[in-house]
Amino acid sequence: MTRSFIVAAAQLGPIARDEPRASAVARMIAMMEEAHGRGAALVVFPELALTTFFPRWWMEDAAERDAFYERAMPSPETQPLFDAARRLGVGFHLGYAELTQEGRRFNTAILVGPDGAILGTYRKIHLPGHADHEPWRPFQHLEKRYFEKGDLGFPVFDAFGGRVGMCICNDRRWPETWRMLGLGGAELVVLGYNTPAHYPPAPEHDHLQYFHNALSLQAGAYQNGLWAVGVAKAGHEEGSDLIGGSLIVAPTGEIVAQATTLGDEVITARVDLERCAEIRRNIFDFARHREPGEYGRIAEAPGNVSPGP
Ligand code: CDT
Repeated sequence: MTRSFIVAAAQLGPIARDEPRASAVARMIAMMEEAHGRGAALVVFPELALTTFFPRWWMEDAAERDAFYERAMPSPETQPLFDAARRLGVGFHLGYAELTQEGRRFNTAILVGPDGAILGTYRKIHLPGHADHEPWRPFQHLEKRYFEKGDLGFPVFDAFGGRVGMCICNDRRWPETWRMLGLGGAELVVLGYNTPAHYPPAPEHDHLQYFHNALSLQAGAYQNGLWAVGVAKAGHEEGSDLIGGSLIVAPTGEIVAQATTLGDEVITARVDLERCAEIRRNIFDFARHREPGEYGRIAEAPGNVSPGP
């Protein structure tokens, strides 16, 4: 397979709490068709793309909460996405809430090939927010309650003529995520996000939400010499504003495509995986220039050492 292909970021506008899976799936298939019309080989959808962003609500009723999870992938409701992929010969990345047969809950993403087969699975490792009800907040962010930490590490998959890694939303803010994927040889990292425009614990940073999104993707791409595609679920969703700003970033850290709306929107760019070498054989030639013997603290301590006086 050629190592140069067109990738699409398929940003979703808001999904209402009572919007059925079939509606979200139909919106995604429409964008998959648009992306295919523009020659895309891979379409990237957001985090938790099948429902509204339900961690914003404290739910005591198990049935109410469990309605947001997928017990199978594909399922009768999501099979049309896989059928569309096969019909069009287009792969896709999809985020969803996973409820395993053992009753475990993960914030999960999959990579699906152009034949409709699942090529890889990732389960979100950096779960933001809180586990208890915090009524002072205008909305909750209960990922720490509704999901457990992913148990698959940061795998990379041979796909689309290269090596593809995945992460999910808050993972993108952590340099460790990108470095783990970069060290795994990822040439393209795909991810979805649901990022509220308002961050209740530090509202003084609200105006920086788009900047921090782009900063994280551009730094992750450049510092590891890989392509990055970040895709939002955006817009005014059940009283909460989610940022848009879906991005495709080159290994140089340059933004090559960017969404301009807060609704369903497809952006595309040509991705040449050979361009990773521009960075990896030069400034970030890991084999020549990394000094892992000096980085032990990264893997030792989850929290701060003393911030100093
Ligand atoms: N979905 C997700 O991970 N969102 C977080 C919101 C900020 S932390 C409450 C993010 O990092 O964008």
